[in-house]
Amino acid sequence: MDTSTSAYAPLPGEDPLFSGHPPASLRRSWKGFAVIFASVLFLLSLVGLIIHQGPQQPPDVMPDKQDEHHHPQSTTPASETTSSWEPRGKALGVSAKSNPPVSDELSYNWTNAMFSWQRTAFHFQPERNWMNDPNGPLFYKGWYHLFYQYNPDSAIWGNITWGHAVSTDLIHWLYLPLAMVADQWYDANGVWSGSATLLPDGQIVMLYTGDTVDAVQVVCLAHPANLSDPLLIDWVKYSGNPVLTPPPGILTTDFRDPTTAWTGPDGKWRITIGSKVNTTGISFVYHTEDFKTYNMSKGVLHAVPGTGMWECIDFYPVVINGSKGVETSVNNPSVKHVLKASLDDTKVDHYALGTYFEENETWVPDNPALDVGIGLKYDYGRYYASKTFYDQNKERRILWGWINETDTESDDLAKGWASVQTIPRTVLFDNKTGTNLIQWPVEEIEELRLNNTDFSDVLVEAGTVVELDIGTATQLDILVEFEVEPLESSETVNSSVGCGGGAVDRGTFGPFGILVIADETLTELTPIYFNLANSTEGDVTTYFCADERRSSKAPDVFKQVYGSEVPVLDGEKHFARVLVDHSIVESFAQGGRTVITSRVYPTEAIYGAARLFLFNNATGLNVKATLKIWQLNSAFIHPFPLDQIQ
Ligand code: DQQ
Repeated sequence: MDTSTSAYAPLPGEDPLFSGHPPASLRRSWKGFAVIFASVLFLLSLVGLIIHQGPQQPPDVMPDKQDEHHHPQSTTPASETTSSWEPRGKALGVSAKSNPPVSDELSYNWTNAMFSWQRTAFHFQPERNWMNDPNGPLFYKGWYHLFYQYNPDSAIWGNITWGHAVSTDLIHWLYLPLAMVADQWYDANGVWSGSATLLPDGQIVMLYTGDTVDAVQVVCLAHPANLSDPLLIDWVKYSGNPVLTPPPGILTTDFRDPTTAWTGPDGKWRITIGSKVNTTGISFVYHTEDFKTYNMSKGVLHAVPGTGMWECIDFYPVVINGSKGVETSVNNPSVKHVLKASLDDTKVDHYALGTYFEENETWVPDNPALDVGIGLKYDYGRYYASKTFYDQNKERRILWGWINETDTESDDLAKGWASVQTIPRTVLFDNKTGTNLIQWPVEEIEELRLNNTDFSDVLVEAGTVVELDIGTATQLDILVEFEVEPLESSETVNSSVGCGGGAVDRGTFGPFGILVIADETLTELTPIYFNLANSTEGDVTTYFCADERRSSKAPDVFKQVYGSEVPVLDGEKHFARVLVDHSIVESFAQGGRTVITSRVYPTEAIYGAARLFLFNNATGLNVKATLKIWQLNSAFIHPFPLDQIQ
């Protein structure tokens, strides 16, 4: 173990070299109007209800300003909220997919070696081209299936189809042919996001968003052509598609992403779909018996003023006391219900815990101050459009999320691919805090662990950096635990709170943590760290953060400080798990109460030059770190050898 220390060199304010540059910035007549007409009255009352909830706020102050008011610990990247640039795809009602607009120029003097290094080793990503949201995950006849929004022609968003891959362990993947392409009038502009439902009789229902030839968002039905094929290679679209169209009063570009269905006490199926009325995000509920015809519920499942369009809603139960997941239809006093919305305006996945009342088809948050869109986030880093599924194979609920790029589209075109999916995570209710979920990488990732190196009680004195000599530091599974030892100090309150100032802050009680993907001379590094707001006696507020600002010398990639408060209970040390996979770092604090995904593009801290360090930038405490670090093998992710199937 190399315990050589060197002075930690704080950033002298904002170095322009390292600062991220925010980018410069039909409806046609439909059959089935009879059903829609019946909805008009409902919508009028809904609009009335929303107006009654209070005045609409101007879009530029929401929902981030609400974050400040209701959840001040959240660190929202300023550059994401101040951009006036209108991304391609927005006119279609689709969230920004990259930044800035396409140009012929590379943003940096990237080499092929740099681009190659950025590809991940154990995260799922297609062989080439663009990917976004995870769609319709399910387990069937021994295979996990992942579908995903995919452009087979380019590394930027467009021509969206459903890519398809299978795995027996959620880690090693085999690519299959495209499951669905844009070949019908009702999905001519793209086969957009959707969800799978396994029916008790063994059928599989896939509901997805079609963007029609007229750019109207509709719900479509598809099913596997052959249920005896465990690979579910061929899919058939229902001849009566679309099965749902935007109700009156809803913009035709604001109706998308049907959820997995669940059953109510009457045995009928329900789904929810995201939308908005003015700037109020809402979730419609529909009832169906056959997935072909639907009735809209009288009220919405939930609505939150000021949160904008809700994309990719997810709605599922979590057991209050237990370590297993439950099937989506379970509703009894032993569960709470999670409602998640992906906020189109901010590109953030927000969730809240609450109670689902079947009798009137509504969901009520446990804590209105932490309602959907103004409270908790699944992930405080680069993460969006997530979706869970119940894995009946291992009785667990698994969460997938899309890690978007933060470089430029021209860079993505040059490297030939864009986006990665997170490591699938199990999701449980945190019955210790009672206020949040916990997310944890699926246990199968541990199959990739190779040799490990352990360090015990490594002293990291205030203001120092300690190198951890582990060899190559690009594919790692790190468990780290910190014991804090306050120095003799008159101060009991940290002058530096939260994450906003980044790892260069010199507060009394932090920041301290690890530096991943760092080069020897610390010119490129990504700190993952804790910061304590006040003394270690009495109530301690702890923040868990990731600072990307020195992660790359390339100027035109977003480099944010991300993070949030993390509950640390009596008797707990500060501990984290960090998965490093080349250009992706997924960090889980306190067993997964707060999670941050970082997307980084180093230019020098790559290949054998990538190192791992401990750091302590506090002035008022030393820390002792105990670590277990595994090198991780690469996953096997290749095309399925279909020619070898008889
Ligand atoms: N992506 C899909 C939409 C969804 C959005 C289109 C979220 O269905 O709302 O690619 O990223």
